[in-house]
Amino acid sequence: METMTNTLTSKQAMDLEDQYGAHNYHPLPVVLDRGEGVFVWDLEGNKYFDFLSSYSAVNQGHCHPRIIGALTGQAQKLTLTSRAFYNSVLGEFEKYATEYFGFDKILPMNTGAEAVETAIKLARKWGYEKKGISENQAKIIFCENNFHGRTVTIVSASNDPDARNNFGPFTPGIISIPYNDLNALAKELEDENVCAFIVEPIQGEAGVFVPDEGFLAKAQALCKSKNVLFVADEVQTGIARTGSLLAVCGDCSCGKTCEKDPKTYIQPDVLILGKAISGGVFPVSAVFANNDIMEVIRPGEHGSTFGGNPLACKVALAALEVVKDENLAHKANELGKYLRSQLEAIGSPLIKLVRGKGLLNAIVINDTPDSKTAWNICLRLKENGLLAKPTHGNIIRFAPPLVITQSQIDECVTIIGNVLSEF
Ligand code: IF1
Repeated sequence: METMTNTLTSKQAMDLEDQYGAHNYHPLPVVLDRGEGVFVWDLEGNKYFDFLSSYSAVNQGHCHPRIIGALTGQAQKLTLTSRAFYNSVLGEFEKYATEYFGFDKILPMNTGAEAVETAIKLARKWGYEKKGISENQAKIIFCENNFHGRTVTIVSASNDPDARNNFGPFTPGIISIPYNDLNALAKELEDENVCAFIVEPIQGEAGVFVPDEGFLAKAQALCKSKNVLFVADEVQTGIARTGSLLAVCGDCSCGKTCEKDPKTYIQPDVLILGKAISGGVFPVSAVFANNDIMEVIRPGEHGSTFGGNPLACKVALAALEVVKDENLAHKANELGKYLRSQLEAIGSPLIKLVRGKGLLNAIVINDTPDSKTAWNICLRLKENGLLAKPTHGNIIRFAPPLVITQSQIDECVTIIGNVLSEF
């Protein structure tokens, strides 16, 4: 069968996906063909600011030369060995990454959901073997309106009907509490079968909900007092996106966790990363923990074909170096404040609320959640050279790559203001 030459039109590409691909998404009608830094181009050569960054996987910008260089170099040498054998890159990556985030050990996987599943298995096994919970009685506390991935166990912890409907029966041992609710957490922690509390430091998919100041620190203290693991899902909020290396770092100035600024840094017992750990170049995810927790996993009890492959490790090494060398956490912190102030300065009656942290932001549109306004605004933004997508009805997420400049933010805010004035 002849391969598609690139004379494809956007319409042809969309028709192909419609005919031959499962309909598990409803994308904005744009067909991306090339990316560089904060920009992407469609098949007709139209240029766009990417204000989604592949849901914070492309924090370092599209096709960052250093990360692509690491990919192409390693790809011509050795891509995959399986873990049946050692490989020459994994140990180097494991050392670099554990020192980078301040943990004894890392368990490398591929997707965010796999890393969340890994954390669930790790927490349960720790619960039985270290906390002494009776067999098959372990429970894990999640927050309502979470997003941790799309596997059956993870959606068992979701209260989103679209995520759960007709995917049962669901995994038992799951407790749900309202987000940002310490009293509810304290109450559920009275159950001695609870082994972990898994939480997003900021709820991205729910519409960029930033919890009250102190919520995470107090939640961690409550967990500690009840010998329950505090598990931070930073798949979306991690890797400098929210203005510090991790969202649980708080506002420490250095943007790193290695200094472990006791005033602001909340070290989770288990840290889950994905997405931008590889700069959006290759699927890489990971679970970090110290020895007393990670040692409960023994040979043959967990893993995956591609987990820790040399290509993934080389790419992730470069992606993490770029975050530090280009001081992306500090940039996200400064530019995030600037972006929110500029969005508020538009003064559009359509913007009910601007919220976020670092360069993970959202505007709440002044219309009902089931209205098409947010979607129609995103269609017009596309026609004006900016790509964004609504999350949950009337909320539009604005999350550009962290390499964006202030003047590019000015250009984008002008586009946003002009489009909003049309509605
Ligand atoms: C899609 C949402 C965001 C995540 C957190 C784990 C995962 C994700 C905090 C799973 C993934 C992605 C999935 C992606 C869209 C995007 C998303 F809209 F789905 F909810 F970011 F908010 N923990 N989030 O945000 O990681 O298995 O996807 O690698 O289209 O499903 P994954």
